[in-house]
Amino acid sequence: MKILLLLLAAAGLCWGQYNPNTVPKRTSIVHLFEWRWQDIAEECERYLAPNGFGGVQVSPPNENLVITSPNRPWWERYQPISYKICSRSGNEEQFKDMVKRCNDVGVRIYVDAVVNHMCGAAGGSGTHSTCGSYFNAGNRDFPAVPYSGWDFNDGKCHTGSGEIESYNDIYQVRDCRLSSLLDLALEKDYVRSTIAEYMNRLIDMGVAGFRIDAAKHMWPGDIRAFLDKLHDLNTQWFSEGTKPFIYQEVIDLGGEPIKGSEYFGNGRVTEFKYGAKLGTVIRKWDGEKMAYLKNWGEGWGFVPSDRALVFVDNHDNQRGHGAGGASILTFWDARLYKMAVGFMLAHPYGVTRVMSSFRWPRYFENGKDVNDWYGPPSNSDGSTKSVTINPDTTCGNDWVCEHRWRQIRNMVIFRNVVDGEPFSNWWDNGSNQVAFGRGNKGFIIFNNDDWNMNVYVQTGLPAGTYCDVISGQKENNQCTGKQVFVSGDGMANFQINTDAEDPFIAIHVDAKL
Ligand code: QV4
Ligand code: CA
Repeated sequence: MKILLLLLAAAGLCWGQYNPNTVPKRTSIVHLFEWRWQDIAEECERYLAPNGFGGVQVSPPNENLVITSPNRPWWERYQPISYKICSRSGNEEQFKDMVKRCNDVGVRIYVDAVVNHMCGAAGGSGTHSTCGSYFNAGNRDFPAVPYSGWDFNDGKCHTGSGEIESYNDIYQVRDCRLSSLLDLALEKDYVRSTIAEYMNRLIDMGVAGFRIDAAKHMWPGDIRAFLDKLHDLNTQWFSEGTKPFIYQEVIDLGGEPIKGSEYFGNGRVTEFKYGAKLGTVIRKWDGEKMAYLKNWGEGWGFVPSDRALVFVDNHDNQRGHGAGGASILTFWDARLYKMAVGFMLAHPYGVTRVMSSFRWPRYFENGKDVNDWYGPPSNSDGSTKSVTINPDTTCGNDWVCEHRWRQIRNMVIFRNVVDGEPFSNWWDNGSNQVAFGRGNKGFIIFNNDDWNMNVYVQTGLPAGTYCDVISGQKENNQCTGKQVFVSGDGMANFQINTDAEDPFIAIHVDAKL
């Protein structure tokens, strides 16, 4: 194996950028959206490590525009002012402490890198930024980086507005402003080197990889150019020559000239078809039914599994931004959401990312949530509230903590237990009752029909008594929820009534009495 790696490395095929660099048998990433660095550090130690989470995607750590109208929207963090590590989540010292503490317990940190642009053209000038750095958006002056007029695409964009006006024109999509955000000239070595310097500071602190924000709006070759300038990961926590994990935000639902596959050379891509389709199937819209999930994955036209980063919802489409539309399931649709997340975590396709959100006062007018801009739970001074943990292990202060929901946490563990096992023993009733296993390590079954289920199916598991990890779990060698008896031939009876709290059952060999 060593020789192969050396050959691959020698060939310049820095293969590692597809590998999340998690410690073995930790397979999922959780997006702790808008969390403070101190809270993430504590969550790594008290919850994520003990429950087998592989890593955390954090919100953009760099200095951003302070927007007061509307009042401190979550999306101000997607309007960079500089690459100084200071934001509503904390300062550089707190960020470094978080990375160290999480790595020390085997939980990786992935940074949301906003490097396609700086703040909006109407961002004004002054020091209304999270670190107080001066800037002048009007004349493209960002002295805290530094960037100046030379470093932006203004002259390269050919639309009247200077903004992207058609996603059917691949040149506009890359060289014009996305929603007025000042577009960086990534063909310039100075800009590529400046971005790489920012990312290398993070890598040297111990970061394991990056989400590349708005990757569709950068030429694949330009992304490649700055990735080639990146350091290997910090050998305090990673073996020599380990490459940063790269997953690029490329929204490709089909119908546009730009495809996710253009970006495979750089790393993985976010597969947005996944959440959009799974939501449609679980909601039983458009004649979709779970029996069709038999060939889920590449069979549904998704990118290859080893190039995919998948999720049920993300920070954009859980609030109507970005892509996915009305079919996207979120924590607001809890019962269906748990089914979707459970299916995603049980199925072998892709690297899985679990969303962890904050609650906001959704308010629909003409079908649109007019409060979709709300920022994280915050104090009167605008600072983000800390994450409090209730006696029942849920979170307070309006943090939703989906990753702490028993059904979701236990399915993160399920994915670890079955890691590497093949998709097997598919069964369905031709409608919305389906089941499948992962080799001889795990098995899951759903009843999403409007009638009760009582079936005998082949699990592929060794004989024994298993604890259902959805209705409960194994504690002190007892099941706190349902039990499943697998007989010598691998067969088991499953009964799921339509009024069940969660109409699915999951068992695995680490939950066997
Ligand atoms: C608006 C108009 C402009 C106008 C401008 C004038 O759109 O035409 O010129 O006002 O001020 C916010 C506002 C948006 C405003 C813009 C600039 O919502 O109305 O422009 O700021 O002031 C997030 C939010 C955006 C937000 C942006 C910057 O979703 O609403 O814009 O942050 O604050 C496409 C892309 C995809 C992108 C997705 C949202 O292909 O890459 O849209 N997703 C990523 C991130 C997302 C983020 C960005 C990209 C930008 O996931 O969170 O957008 O970094 O599909
Ligand atoms: Ca661009």
